[in-house]
Amino acid sequence: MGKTIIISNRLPIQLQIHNGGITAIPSVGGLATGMKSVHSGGDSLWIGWSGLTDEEIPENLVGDIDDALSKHGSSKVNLSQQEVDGFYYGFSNRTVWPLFHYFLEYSEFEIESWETYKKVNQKFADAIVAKADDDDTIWVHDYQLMLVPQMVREKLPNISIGFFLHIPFPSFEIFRTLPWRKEVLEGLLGSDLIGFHTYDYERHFLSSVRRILGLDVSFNDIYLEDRIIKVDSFPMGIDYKKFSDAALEHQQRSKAEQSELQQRLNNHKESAPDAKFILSIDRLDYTKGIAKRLNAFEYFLTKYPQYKEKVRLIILAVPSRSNVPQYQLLKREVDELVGRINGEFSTVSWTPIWYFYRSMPFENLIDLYTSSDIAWLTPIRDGMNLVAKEYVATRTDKTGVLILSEMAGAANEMNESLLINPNNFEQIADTIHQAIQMPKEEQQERNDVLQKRLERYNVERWANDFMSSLTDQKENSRSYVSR
Ligand code: GDG
Repeated sequence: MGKTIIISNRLPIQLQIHNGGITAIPSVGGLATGMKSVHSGGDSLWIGWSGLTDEEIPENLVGDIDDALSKHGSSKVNLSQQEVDGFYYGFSNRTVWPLFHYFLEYSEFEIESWETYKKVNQKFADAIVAKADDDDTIWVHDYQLMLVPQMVREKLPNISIGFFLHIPFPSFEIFRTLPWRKEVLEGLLGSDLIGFHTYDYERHFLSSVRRILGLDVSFNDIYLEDRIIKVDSFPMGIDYKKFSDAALEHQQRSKAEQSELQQRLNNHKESAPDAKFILSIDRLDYTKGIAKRLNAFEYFLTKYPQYKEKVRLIILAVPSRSNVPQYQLLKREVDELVGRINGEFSTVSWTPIWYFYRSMPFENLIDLYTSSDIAWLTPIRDGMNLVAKEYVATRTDKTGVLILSEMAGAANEMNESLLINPNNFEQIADTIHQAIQMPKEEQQERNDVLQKRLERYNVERWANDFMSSLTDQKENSRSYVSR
């Protein structure tokens, strides 16, 4: 059994240059946590971009950076600013991201950024080939690296390769509009196992393989020359214990130990005990439906005026890809909507929306989750949506209502939440009303089922299921060849 090589666009490490030295801080994001059981020191390696372009790395620190990364079992792929622009901000985020989320009108089909995408994918593949042996297992992550599996397969035909897509895979009618649809599918088919969050994405992918490449597909196996490629769904979970423990610890804090945000939230609750907090947390991304949510909130206040001065919407919008024009436009739209709605409805003692445009420390995230009576997460399209799962995990007394979009992958596993269509304002307004009125016992019954499921299918289980399925698949494929 060889080593495991994980590969993603960004390494799970933050590099910081200061005082002429370098520090490498491991990130604590969901993917990094989930991979802990797979990426366990000596027998594994994580390859990715460090987040610093070639131009940003001082020459005298190159060796130090490599040493710092290797202490964390990581190795970097070097990218110039021009490569990051074409590959990441270009093809990944102006072509694939909008297209795969059904924002066809936002997708740009530019040959230059496609060329850079290919070139950078080749760099990642070369970095793997330089470190890999035939008996290693490679796990490639996400839409920035869809050509890597085939590029590695060309050099190492017998190696075991898995690919997981963190965003939706669109229907054939959408996917077929991509000028490089064939190349992207062929790139992915270098894998032995291709994983998606949901059965629907899996089905869409298989239909594109059948119709664009005309390959033989039987159930969820694709037959390609002398290989069988398996396609399956692996809904990603969260680090359940981390969130539930943080919430428990949070409850036990004395007033003096609480954050300023928590104290403010508590003061508001004390001064208006029947007031409700509704929470909305997302990256500021057009797929997350933040502008639509604000319009729906305005509609709700108009339809149910009895909740004026009683309900407060807390929006945390985390800055993201702010040099892509659509994201700049969206920022302006959200700023204006918040201003307009607050201007229209505020009273001397009440502001309907609290709006934070920033990333908050983990501790404040827990403050928000645990203080909110309702989480309102209504993306227009979302691969999974981990925030929905994290909110439920922090509800230690099992109260709290989750209102979730049907268009989020998470909706498949969270039937006990209140599922809505993000375009149906009438339904949304009625559902917020229902959530506010929901008896405590009903909230607890729903959350009890959800929590048990989330605890069982946590992120570690997700990573282990994927890896063992990849091992099995490689065995099946080998016995198919030797038949
Ligand atoms: C992609 C897919 C899929 C958010 N704000 C803060 C903060 N967060 C953390 C949350 C959560 C994560 O960021 C966001 O995860 P999501 O799943 O909601 O969304 P994407 O970033 O779009 O992720 C998505 C995911 O990949 C996994 O496959 O679910 O569909 O789009 O973990 O907690 N964390 C901190 N401060 C914040 O202000 N510390």
